[in-house]
Amino acid sequence: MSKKTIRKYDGPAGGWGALKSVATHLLEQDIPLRGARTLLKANQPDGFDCPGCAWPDRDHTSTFEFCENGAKAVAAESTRHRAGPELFAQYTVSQLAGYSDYWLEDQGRLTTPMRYDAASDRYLPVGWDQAFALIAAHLNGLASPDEAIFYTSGRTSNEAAFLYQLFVREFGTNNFPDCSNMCHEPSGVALKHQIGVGKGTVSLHDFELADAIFIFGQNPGTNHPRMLGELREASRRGARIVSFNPLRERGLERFADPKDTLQMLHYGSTPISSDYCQLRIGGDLAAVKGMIKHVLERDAEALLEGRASLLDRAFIAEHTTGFDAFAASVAAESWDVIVAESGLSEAQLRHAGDIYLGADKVICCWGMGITQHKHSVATIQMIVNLLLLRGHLGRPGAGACPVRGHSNVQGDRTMMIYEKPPQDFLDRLQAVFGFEPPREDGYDTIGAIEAMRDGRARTFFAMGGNFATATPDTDATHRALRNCDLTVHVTTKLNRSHLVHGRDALILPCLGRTEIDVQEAGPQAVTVEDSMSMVHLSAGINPPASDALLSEPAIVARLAEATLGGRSRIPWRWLVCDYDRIRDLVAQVFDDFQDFNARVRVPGGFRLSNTARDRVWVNPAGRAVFCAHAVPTDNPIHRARARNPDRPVFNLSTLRSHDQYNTTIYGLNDRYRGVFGERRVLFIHADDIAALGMRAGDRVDLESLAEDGVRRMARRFMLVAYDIPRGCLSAYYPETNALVPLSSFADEARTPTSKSIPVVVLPHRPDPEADAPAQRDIPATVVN
Ligand SMILES: Nc1nc2c(c(=O)[nH]1)N[C@H]1C(S)=C(S)[C@@H](COP(=O)(O)OP(=O)(O)OC[C@H]3O[C@@H](n4cnc5c(=O)[nH]c(N)nc54)[C@H](O)[C@@H]3O)O[C@H]1N2
Ligand SMILES: Nc1nc2c(c(=O)[nH]1)N[C@H]1C(S)=C(S)[C@@H](COP(=O)(O)OP(=O)(O)OC[C@H]3O[C@@H](n4cnc5c(=O)[nH]c(N)nc54)[C@H](O)[C@@H]3O)O[C@H]1N2
Ligand SMILES: [Mo]
Repeated sequence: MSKKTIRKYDGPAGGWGALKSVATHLLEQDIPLRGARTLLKANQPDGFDCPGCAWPDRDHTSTFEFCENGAKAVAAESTRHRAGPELFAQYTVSQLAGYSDYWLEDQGRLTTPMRYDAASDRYLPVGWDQAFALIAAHLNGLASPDEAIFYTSGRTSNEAAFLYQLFVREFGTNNFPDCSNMCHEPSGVALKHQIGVGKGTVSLHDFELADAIFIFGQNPGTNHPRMLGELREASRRGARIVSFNPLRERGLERFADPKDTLQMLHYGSTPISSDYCQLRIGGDLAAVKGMIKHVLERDAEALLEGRASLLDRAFIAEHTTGFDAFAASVAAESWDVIVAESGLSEAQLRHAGDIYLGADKVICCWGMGITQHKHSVATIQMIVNLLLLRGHLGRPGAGACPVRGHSNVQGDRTMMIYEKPPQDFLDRLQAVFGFEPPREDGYDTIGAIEAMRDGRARTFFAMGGNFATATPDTDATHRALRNCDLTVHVTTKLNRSHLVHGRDALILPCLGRTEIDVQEAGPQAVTVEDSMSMVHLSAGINPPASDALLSEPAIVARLAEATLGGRSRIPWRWLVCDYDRIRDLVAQVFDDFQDFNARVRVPGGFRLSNTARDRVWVNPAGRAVFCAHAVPTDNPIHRARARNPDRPVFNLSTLRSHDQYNTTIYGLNDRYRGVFGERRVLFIHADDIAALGMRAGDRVDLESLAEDGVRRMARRFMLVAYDIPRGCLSAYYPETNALVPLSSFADEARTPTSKSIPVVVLPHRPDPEADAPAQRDIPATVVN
């Protein structure tokens, strides 16, 4: 455990620090040798897909791409530590709940199915058959299938996801909240309306050709380290890389590739961003609209002077709709509003607009800094408007690139882990399987929490993830989960969701992706889809963490059998003997997966079709749509400031540290941001600290200014003076999730607004009850 220190980090992203960090993490998991061998099989044709992020890898073949955080994800799964029945015998559930998220996962891999025993407040071992029988009894006892909720996190393979949705729909509900609801849902909603497909349009090859890459609200040095390899090459060949981020993220500034021996020996590094726009939180729509305003003004000048238009007029005429109304709305937006809301100067935005105009091929990337706001759908559409102006869709080297999170979150959606399934898909299910699927939309993540809270849902089943901790409004979510008759978690490691449970509760341990999955026909591979629509195989290489583990597909099949019995005509057990059989069914349901088994065995896999990439527009408009959106000036943050004229109201953005994978905390350091041994930090401008009459290092409490009258607090954060715009704050997720009201979500997409929470900063007042949980493993050390 490291000492608590805050010190500026001057090195590049990657470099020796990354190698050292990997070595440390392997040692911490007691796996120096096996772990290293396992790492070499990540993203190899005969290996497993890295359980880290969804960034694609070059052709998914041959070269080993070093990735520090991928290595940590692999090490975390291949750990030698075990959380077996002895652990649960030693601690009651209430005692376990007193430990931090870090400590819980650090206990290691779960080995045995466990059932909650209320009399002793302990989890006790249970047989698989009894576990499935218990779930079946609960499900079959519900007044309606719609009282059951089935969550999915994005590591679940295509095969498991396909069987899971099939079982749940045959059981009779579309209640499929998933992590995507909290993540890239707005990208799907925005793009589907605007260009007809809810996915990105670029491939890795396009990154080799682009002249300008704009990166909005993403921290690839930590969350998609392999993306830095592409950016480094782009930067070296002179492409302009423009980053929009309230924080100066090291990975967007400089990168040393650990694979580059020469660079490593000379402690060299490559600059990444040519331009860095440190905008205000939530200011992206204004910033992009400013760039567009500049582009349209320059175009008007060109036309006036008798020069050729700077826009791709042919593309606009042939492929788009709504241009005139859109151009009028841009002209009507004042620079004053654009500058005030973006926090960038007119000159900065005009400069960024000139970079756009100077490039023949443009890619726009975005991440959670864009999607987790009230106006996220509109912001994404503004980014796509920018691309449309010069026809940067459907041609090489250009396009839209939402950078997904979980390694198979995109594939899970393709397999229809979706609470709003289209009717033609349901028709197909009915035709292939002969049952009448439910036709009503189901609950998304927020809807599921509300339903459990209000007693409209009684059982909660999670295929992976950490629902209790990843969701907003922690108190409300915990109450909702405790209100259930049954909570079930299919999982690899212990986490808080298992301790915030219903009256009955089960923990079902499953194989991880790094492990060999043997079924009747022999060792099995699964498939996943990356952020750029490439589908490929993944096969584990390690022996399972315990003999008792089942694979996710096997768990679904046995649950389906136990629940549906003779009611189902689907041969569940037969299907999981050989996953080729599952893939054959996938091919029958989705046209894009024709010849699935053959095509996925070609090294590197295959790319799913993308109509927008071919300039075919399958949205209702039949064309790409220019979407006019005013710069928002009446969001919750504006209203909170208006209601509180006499005290400073800040906009808080919650983000990931370098040593975490979502709710899985690997360690307490955030190397590139200079934070060591502590997670309860609040990044704030030095002048804001002074204006509060406080000092760096002081402890503060945060109170969110919600509009529903509920008081939400997060306590004991340490002030860290940081290069961040005034009025903006950043702190880590999930420590801050309690501050996000359930009722605060993205328009149209209902993604919680985790990147813009209006808060006030108060001196810390110790509160024994609120401060107690989850601090026990952190030793008290010096702060300097
Ligand atoms: N190692 C590691 N890898 C991961 C994950 C992990 O936790 N750890 N999580 C995975 C998942 S599920 C996901 S979704 C992705 C997440 O990857 P990212 O999208 O990079 O997620 P975050 O760390 O939440 O923050 C994104 C960035 O947005 C910036 N930001 C905050 N607010 C704004 C804003 O209003 N505007 C702009 N322009 N920027 C803003 C923050 O400063 C930060 O740099 O990573 C995936 N990969
Ligand atoms: N405030 C705030 N909240 C956020 C975000 C934010 O930026 N700010 N980000 C949101 C985003 S983008 C996302 S995607 C969600 C993430 O939400 P989730 O996907 O629900 O959370 P994770 O932390 O990724 O889940 C980790 C758990 O997954 C289990 N697990 C790991 N591997 C496997 C496996 O192979 N199989 C199974 N069955 N289980 C496995 C382990 O038990 C581990 O504890 O959180 C969201 N919440
Ligand atoms: Mo995510």
